[in-house]
Amino acid sequence: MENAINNAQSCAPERKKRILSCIQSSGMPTLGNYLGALKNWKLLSDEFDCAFAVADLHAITVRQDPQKLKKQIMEMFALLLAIGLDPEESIVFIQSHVPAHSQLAWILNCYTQFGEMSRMTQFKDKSASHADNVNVGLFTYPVLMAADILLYQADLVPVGADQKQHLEIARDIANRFNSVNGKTFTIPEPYIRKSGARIMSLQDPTKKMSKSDPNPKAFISIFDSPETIMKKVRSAVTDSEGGVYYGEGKEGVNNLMEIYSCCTGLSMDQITSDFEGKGYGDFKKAVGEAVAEELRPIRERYEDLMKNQDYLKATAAKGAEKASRIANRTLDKAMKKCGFVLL
Ligand code: ATP
Ligand code: LTN
Repeated sequence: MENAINNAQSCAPERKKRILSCIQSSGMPTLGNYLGALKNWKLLSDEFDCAFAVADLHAITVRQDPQKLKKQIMEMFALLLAIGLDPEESIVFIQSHVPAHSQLAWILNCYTQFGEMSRMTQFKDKSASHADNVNVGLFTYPVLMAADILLYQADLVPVGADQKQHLEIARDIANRFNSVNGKTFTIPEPYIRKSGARIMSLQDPTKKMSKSDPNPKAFISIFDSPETIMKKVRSAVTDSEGGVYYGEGKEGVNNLMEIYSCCTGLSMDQITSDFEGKGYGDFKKAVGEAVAEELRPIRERYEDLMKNQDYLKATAAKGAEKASRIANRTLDKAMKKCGFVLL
């Protein structure tokens, strides 16, 4: 009998690692969001057991216009499908459709220290830039993010470098809960890709490219037309030295090389040798064309999907159902460990 079990175990396929990530539904994503996060999601979805969500609950930590928010949530959901995520293969859903996220977040709030939240750099930055509305949701934002991750027992969490601190807190919270109550949550690892991890502003390459930048020339939106993309790349800040190579003091060129490399798959050395003896004009033209070509199929699929709102809603409902099955199982386990009475 024991042998049979051992055999069955050794023949059982190894469980695929589980990945979870979310993107906020605030504003149109940039080329930075795409190359730093979304493009990677598509690649990961071919290899891992994945769940991806639109983090709409996180979006209201800063004041939102309800009509605009509603539109942006569906736009972001459509975008997740447009980048090629397959809702049959992966779980693609909207965070607020799965109440377990808010429920677990409350429990985890009680396993999080005030001091550790106060140290979060995103809280410090956002409370400075939204000084008129420093709400408690903004403060406990990382706890909701921890709930997102821990509910799915995620092994790996692909995030941009700016989210690493939040992921560390999610690990700390999980470890604390597990040590008090016994093993309940998988401890997640960050999954930060080297290339494309940080795309910088086209106007100030020492700052990250951000969709909330007041200067639209600083970022490329995923839905910019090829003409707009060419124009924005043409006006990107470089330097007066003229050579296409990666180096110190060449942040503008480094950033364009990074973008070009992400879109074409060429290495930095290959790019340098391809553009040897050529000026920034030629290089920028090539970068603009590569970006426009990279984004074209996504824009086309997105436009088709947005014409079919019924399909989007039905797909979101199926995603929420699949997500809830996993999330509720973890929530029940955590509640039981805390001593709540489950019916
Ligand atoms: P904002 O800049 O408006 O505060 P954001 O552009 O950072 O927001 P998020 O929704 O917070 O958008 O980020 C979504 C994902 O995209 C995250 O994983 C984040 O790390 C990644 N990301 C955001 N900006 C960049 C960038 N410039 N380069 C690479 N990745 C990025
Ligand atoms: N805070 C993240 C978005 C986010 C997230 C998550 C990322 C919300 N929940 C869970 C990974 C896992 C951001 O601003 N990029």
